[in-house]
Amino acid sequence: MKPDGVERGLVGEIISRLERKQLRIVAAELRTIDVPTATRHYAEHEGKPFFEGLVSFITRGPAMVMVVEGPSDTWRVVRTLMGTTDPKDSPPGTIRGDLAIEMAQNLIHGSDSLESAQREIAIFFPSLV
Ligand code: 3AN
Repeated sequence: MKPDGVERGLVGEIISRLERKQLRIVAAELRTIDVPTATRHYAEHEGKPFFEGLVSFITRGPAMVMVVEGPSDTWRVVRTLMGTTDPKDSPPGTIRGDLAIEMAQNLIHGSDSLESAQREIAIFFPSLV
């Protein structure tokens, strides 16, 4: 959950949506992400026009960093709950569709493949790997 979600007091709301779907939290920490970690995490976007804004946004205050577990394809389940990157296109019923309006403040990040999940868990919770 990105800093905008924490600032807006939506931690409970968003965790509740994940739990209602029957996903299980296996690690969670309220943590201010530092710039080197954010740069590593968003390496695929380095050089894009929005990269600097993205890094300063994600590091501006505490994020709720979490690993969730489900029976299978959990990254896909979470992506479906999240909705699309641009909240304007995200359907009602999704986290971004219901609760966000701006692309640059879209509340939540979710790994987009099994490989991304493995890479990102290693960045944020190395002791779990
Ligand atoms: P998602 O978070 O849906 O996986 P990504 O990985 O393509 O989307 O982008 C990472 C983050 O970068 C997004 N959550 C969004 O905050 C930001 N972002 C992506 N594309 C743009 C863009 N064209 N303009 C501004 N911010 C963007």
